[in-house]
Amino acid sequence: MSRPRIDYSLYYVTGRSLLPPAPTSYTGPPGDWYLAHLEQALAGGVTVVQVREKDVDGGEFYEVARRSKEVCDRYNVPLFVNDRLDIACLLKCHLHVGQSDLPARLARQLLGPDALLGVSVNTVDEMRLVLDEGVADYVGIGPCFGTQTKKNLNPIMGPRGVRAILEVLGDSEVKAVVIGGITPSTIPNVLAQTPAPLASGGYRHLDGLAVVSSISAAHDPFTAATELRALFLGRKMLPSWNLNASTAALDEQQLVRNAVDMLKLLREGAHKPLVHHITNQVVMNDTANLTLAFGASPIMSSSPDEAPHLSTLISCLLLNLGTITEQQIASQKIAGEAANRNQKPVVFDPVGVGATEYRKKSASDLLNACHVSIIKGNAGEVGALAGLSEVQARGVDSVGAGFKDPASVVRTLAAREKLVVAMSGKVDYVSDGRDVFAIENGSEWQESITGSGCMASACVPCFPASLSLSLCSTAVALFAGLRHESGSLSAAVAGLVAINVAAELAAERADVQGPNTFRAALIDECFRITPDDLARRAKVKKL
Ligand code: 3NM
Ligand code: MG
Repeated sequence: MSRPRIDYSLYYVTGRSLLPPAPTSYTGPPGDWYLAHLEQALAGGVTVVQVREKDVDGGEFYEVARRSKEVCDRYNVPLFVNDRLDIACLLKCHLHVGQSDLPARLARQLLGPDALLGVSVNTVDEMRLVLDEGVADYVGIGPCFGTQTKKNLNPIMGPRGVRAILEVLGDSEVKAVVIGGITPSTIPNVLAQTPAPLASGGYRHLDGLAVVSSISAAHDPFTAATELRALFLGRKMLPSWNLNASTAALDEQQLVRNAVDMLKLLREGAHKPLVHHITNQVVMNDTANLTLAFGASPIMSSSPDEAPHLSTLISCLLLNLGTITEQQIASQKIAGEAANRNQKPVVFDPVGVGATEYRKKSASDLLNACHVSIIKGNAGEVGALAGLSEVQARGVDSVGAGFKDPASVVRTLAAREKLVVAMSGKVDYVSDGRDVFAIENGSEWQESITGSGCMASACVPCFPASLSLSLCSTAVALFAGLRHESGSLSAAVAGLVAINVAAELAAERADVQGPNTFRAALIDECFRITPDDLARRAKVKKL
């Protein structure tokens, strides 16, 4: 095979209809503005070009492709044409086919041996077929997000749908780019969520990003291309890019010390995190009080209009799926996206996600819209997200004895989602996808009140990962809201240890005589608990 190896990192699919008007500084022939715009994009860092012309005849398509190729040749950038095998053959360039175009295996028969062939895929079955046929050099996976650019768009798959396709692609030589709604604001989430765990260990990553409007509609295509490419290349700073690298592993003593140190800072008032809750109506009052009791500040706001501004002010965002409504989910998506943009960690409590299809879809939509740093749920909720039926949910409660192997459940889900999973129960399990810690604190009284799981989730952002920001490199800090590293693990363990030790202290009080006095005592103990209490009582074990 003499086909070239090319750099797929920034794949520009042209869209002449989206071009902005030529600026006054442009003095060339009006018809050539497209080429001048393309040239700036190439100078900015585009590594592959595909000429896509949906509403033109063969003659015009040929002319546009021929002239585009002259420009690309000067930059030594490979050119693909969309769909038109004849034009690809005439120009001796590469070909991209969609699912409704000529079948790839037929196109391959006429394409020269040096030509590359790309195929669009929207489903895992299409991906399997491409692998079986063995004629494609790369796949374009999409649409990842909604886009105005393409008519007859296939179902939107979200970064997690892209991941499912990458999982099928596995460690095949076939390259993969993602398309559909790829913009500077969606890229961090795409890069954080798409890596797919491989059976052999390790992750399958994207080889590039494909865009139409992010470049073609740009007034300054040079800067647009530079920024897009830098974001893709910057992925290597995302810890999720290389989850197998042995970054600072934390042992149980260190995690307890971190919890104690964080509580000290809260108690001294040296650190007063502002936590934005978009939560359910059952627990709102308790979780707001509990946040205050720990020395953090809650802001309870469900307005989508307020969320973007809030995200610049907060330390952490807490999203809770309980008593969910359409409006609530819409607000959570907007707030989550804004938190990602502003590099603020997001904690997600998927309350009752196993109970109904509606909640499952809402959780999936939310996880596609933004990258979450920590998921905190009970066994039923974690099981539903992991796609397991071993533990059932009844309404928002999980029932039965729990998982036979809870450690592998949380580890697998954390590795797949590339975040920290904290599963609460009699024993809590926390994993970053590599290590698993068990927390054996707590009181039976917690089961007697509503919202004790939500209260545990609310403790986590009182110990936000941002606290450890000063300890990690700027490169990692850059992706604070997205990063997958010890900060999230520390926060999750600290929050769960704190609420569970507070519950033990509350349960020991003589004035606790029933659920309601326990609930009051629990909030009081969150207020009274000292770093020393944590240090003495924490029962954290690495499994
Ligand atoms: N193909 P933008 S989505 C050309 O899903 C194309 O196969 C898609 O445009 C697919 O970058 C798409 O402006 C349009 O969102 C992408
Ligand atoms: Mg096509």
